[in-house]
Amino acid sequence: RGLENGHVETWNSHKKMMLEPLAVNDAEMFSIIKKEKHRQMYGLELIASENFTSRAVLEALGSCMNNKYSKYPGQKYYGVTENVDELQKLCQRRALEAYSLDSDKWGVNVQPYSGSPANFAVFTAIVEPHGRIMGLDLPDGGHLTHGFMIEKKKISATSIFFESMPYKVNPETGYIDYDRLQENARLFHPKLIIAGTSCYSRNIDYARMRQIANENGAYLMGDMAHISGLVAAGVVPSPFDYCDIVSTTTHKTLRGCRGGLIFFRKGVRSVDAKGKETIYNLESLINQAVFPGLQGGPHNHAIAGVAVALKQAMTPEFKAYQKQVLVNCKALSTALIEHGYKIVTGGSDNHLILLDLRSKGTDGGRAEKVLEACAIACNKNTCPGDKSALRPSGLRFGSPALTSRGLLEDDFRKVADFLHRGIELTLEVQRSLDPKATLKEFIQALAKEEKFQQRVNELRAEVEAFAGHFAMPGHPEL
Ligand code: DSN
Repeated sequence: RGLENGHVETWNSHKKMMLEPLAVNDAEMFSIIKKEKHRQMYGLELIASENFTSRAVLEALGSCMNNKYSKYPGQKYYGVTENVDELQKLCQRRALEAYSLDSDKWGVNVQPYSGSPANFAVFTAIVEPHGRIMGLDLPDGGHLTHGFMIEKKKISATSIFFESMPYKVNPETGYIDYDRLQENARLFHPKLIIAGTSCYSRNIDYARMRQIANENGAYLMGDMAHISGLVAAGVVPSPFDYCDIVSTTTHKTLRGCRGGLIFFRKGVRSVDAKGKETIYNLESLINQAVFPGLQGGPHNHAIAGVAVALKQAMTPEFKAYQKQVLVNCKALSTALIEHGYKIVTGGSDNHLILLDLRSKGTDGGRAEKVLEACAIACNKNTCPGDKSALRPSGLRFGSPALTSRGLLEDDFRKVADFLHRGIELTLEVQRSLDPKATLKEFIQALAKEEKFQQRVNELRAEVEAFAGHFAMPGHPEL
């Protein structure tokens, strides 16, 4: 049967619609994307968890792999999965190779939609409901999914469905307090300890955490989301040397598209005094937890993008990039210290620093707003010892994104000058207000007072001119 009279025209225009480029098909969306492209191009991106992925990754992400459902390779519920199966297996192989893992000892699930689902899948796989988990507290630099809760409320699903007890950093030094973690673990007997951070500028002592996990018969999971690119390049210590499980996102320092990976050990877990071996059963538990436990069909287009990023992560160019990420972060940190700022822990071993604004008499929220107005993106963050998470004292800065654009040490020193000017302006706005003025009143003063707007406009123009010089990875238009 053909089309009914009158529908032919609609049908033809439907065919046309399906082939139109975005700019023609959805001008409204195209214009939002163009605005964001412009913001990324002419701004300074210092959010430590962000990066600019490559054109090849974006092409794989925007490919026909978006259209295909599948399960795990070899599971033939949906027909004709040979290409997506090949894609998933390639991604798995590359993930193991990128971290130099022996496939007899490690496996990997490449299907998690991102880091949070990856972590939750691990918890549901190996910890029973209300089982015990210890992770670094969010205000101390941990991640939400590591069990965050506050006095009156369980915030993260991890703290709702499991019992979570945080460990902390030493408020004086900013370093993880391993002694206290050990003491508390002896009382709490966790089933799982998480070695991972969202805002911590120092290397983790995985050996110490392994020892604490062993004392309690606990699994040790490394959440290397922030540092997975640095680990792949071998420029920071690897969680794989000590952990049973390692989870990660794929879009931070690893510089792929958004996605998640879970690596798990295979083979012998332990041998008792009588020589009896215990074998890991993580593979089936974790695979089952990801699908069908928590997710439906994998995002095969994202897995394709991740596979491309993993290939790039094995190149000498990627290693050079990650070395530069570290050098640039140190240059930024040193320049800010020279400007009179305090950096939590006094510096950084990795891609990020946490600026403590308490000695300057301001806080992260106010400074973040001024910097944002000046085209500098970063985020407010609690500092160790902060009394309230509602008024975080710090700013977190990361070097990965701007290093992807080709900035070197001198450029990061210039970035430090811009930051300093933005923070000086923050202090001036604050001085013009009652000391008890709220953040809302601060933002209003910044926007209303002509003298402040003029300073914002000047700084913004300089920042945009500076940022516009650097190349932008990715698709030339989108
Ligand atoms: N980990 C968060 C961040 O560091 O921004 C994202 O989940």
